Order: sequence, then structure tokens, then C-alpha cells
Amino acid sequence: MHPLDPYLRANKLPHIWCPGCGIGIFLGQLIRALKELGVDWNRIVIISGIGCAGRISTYINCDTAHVIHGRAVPFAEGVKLAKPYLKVIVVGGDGDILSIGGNHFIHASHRRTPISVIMINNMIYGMTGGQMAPTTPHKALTTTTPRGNPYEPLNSVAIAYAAGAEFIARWSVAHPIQLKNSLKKMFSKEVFGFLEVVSPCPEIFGRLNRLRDPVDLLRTIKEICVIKNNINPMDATIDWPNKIVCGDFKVPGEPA
Ligand SMILES: Cc1ncc(C[n+]2csc(CCOP(=O)(O)OP(=O)(O)O)c2C)c(N)n1
Ligand code: SF4
Repeated sequence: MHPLDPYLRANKLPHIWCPGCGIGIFLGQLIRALKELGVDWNRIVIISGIGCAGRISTYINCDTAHVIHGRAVPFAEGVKLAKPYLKVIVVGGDGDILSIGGNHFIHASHRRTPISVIMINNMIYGMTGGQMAPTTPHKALTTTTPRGNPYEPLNSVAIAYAAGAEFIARWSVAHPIQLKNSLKKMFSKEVFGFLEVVSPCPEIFGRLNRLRDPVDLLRTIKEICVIKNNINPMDATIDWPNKIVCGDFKVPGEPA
């Protein structure tokens, strides 16, 4: 038996994720972070929308809601308003949180509803076969940008900062220890927290962008990540395949 087995819904396995996908690494670190913090498992609610990342609410064995695409954040705000003593966590893909859900993300950051929002950024729409996301890098190939994405990607941590989020971080699944520690830091605060997790999608993003091998894709993510804790999130560049700035960033009211 694996030590994390009690925290997973065995009757929902096998999972849908492709071999080499980063979402499973994230799920392991999410469970470890909650366990290590000692949060009462009966007071955790995990809410997700639709997408590969959104399937986390199917597999984790706590109170969950798998809601419609893009609406996980307002659903979570409702849960938190009704039962403020719960630890309410949203997990979604970059499409779910920043595209169809972008409006909700901005306003929840602005209202500072004390929930934690985690965006798994695989730089593409994975579940639906590889359409361009707002986080898709400039020039990257997707099924809807076969000649390369003409747009620069949105920088989610800069948006969270501009809107008013009170905890802001970016890590990748190639940094599992820092990722777990950042999750613990965010969960220990009763503030609107936002954590972006860069995660490899070898099956869709990698295949379309000549990084089909999961190890090569994960290694590339690790190599281009530069850790800069305590910087202003506005300076946290995300520029695939050159540089991705990771860290627990500085937000107003926090000492450097
Ligand atoms: C209202 C609505 N519009 C569109 C869809 C189709 N759809 C399902 S998942 C998805 C995007 C998935 O991308 P992302 O949120 O980045 O998650 P990933 O699968 O990459 O983890 C879309 C457009 C839907 N299910 N509901
Ligand atoms: S399509 Fe991409 S994000 Fe979705 S499960 Fe497969 S590798 Fe992961």
C-alpha cells in the first residue's frame, strides 16, 4: 500500500492522465502539503472546473465539487461565504482559471475572498486537444495556431497582483519541494492566495512543439526556471522557452 492511498478515491482509478503528465506530481504534493500542515481533512473542500487539471477533484478523497468550466472560483467563494471555517481550494487549468474563468479570477482577487486558487499552467488546452490558451507562449504551435501563436501570453501572477491577491507564487512540478512548501505557506494564511504551477503536457503541448519526450519536456522546464523569491510579481517573467521566473513573490503588506 502507498502512504497516499487513503487520500485518493481508489474506485475512480485508473486516472485519465497521459504518461508523463505533470498533474499527478502536483496532486501528490497537494496531498503532502495538506497532511504536513495537519489541516482537518473534514474541513477541506477542493473545487475544480473542467479540464485535465480539473480532474483532481475526482481523485482526491475529501469533500469536492467538480463544477462547470470556468466557474470554480465563484462556486468556491459561495462555499467560503456559507461556511467560513472551511479551507476552500480551487484547482484548475490555465484555460479554466484565466480564459473562461478570467473574469471570476480577477474579481475574487479584488474582493480578497479568503480562498486558495491554484492554476496548473500547461500552456495549452489539454483536455480538448490542444487549442491556444491565454497562457500559450508567443510563436508556440497549437491546433488553433498552426503557424505559431501571434500573441504574447498573459502573465497570471501579474494579473493577480494588479487585482489585489494577497499571496502570489509560481512554481513548477520540476520543483516539488518548493512547490509543497509554497502550498503550505498559502494554506496557512486566511487570504486570497494564488499559485501558478507550470506543468508539462507532453501529449499535446510537447508533441506539437517538438518536445514529445516527457523527460525532455520536464528537464526543459526545470532548466529555464529561475528562482527569485520576494520580487514584485510584475517582474516575474514567463517567457517559454527562454525563462520562467518562479518564487514566492512579494505582495503589499508583506516584508521583503
Ligand atoms: C462552457 C464550456 N466551454 C467549453 C468547454 C470545453 N472545454 C473543456 S475543458 C476545456 C479547456 C481545457 O483547458 P485547461 O482549462 O487549460 O485545462 P487542461 O485540460 O489543459 O488541464 C474546454 C474549452 C466546456 N466543457 N464547457
Ligand atoms: S493532455 Fe496533457 S495535460 Fe491532459 S492529461 Fe495528457 S499530458 Fe496531461
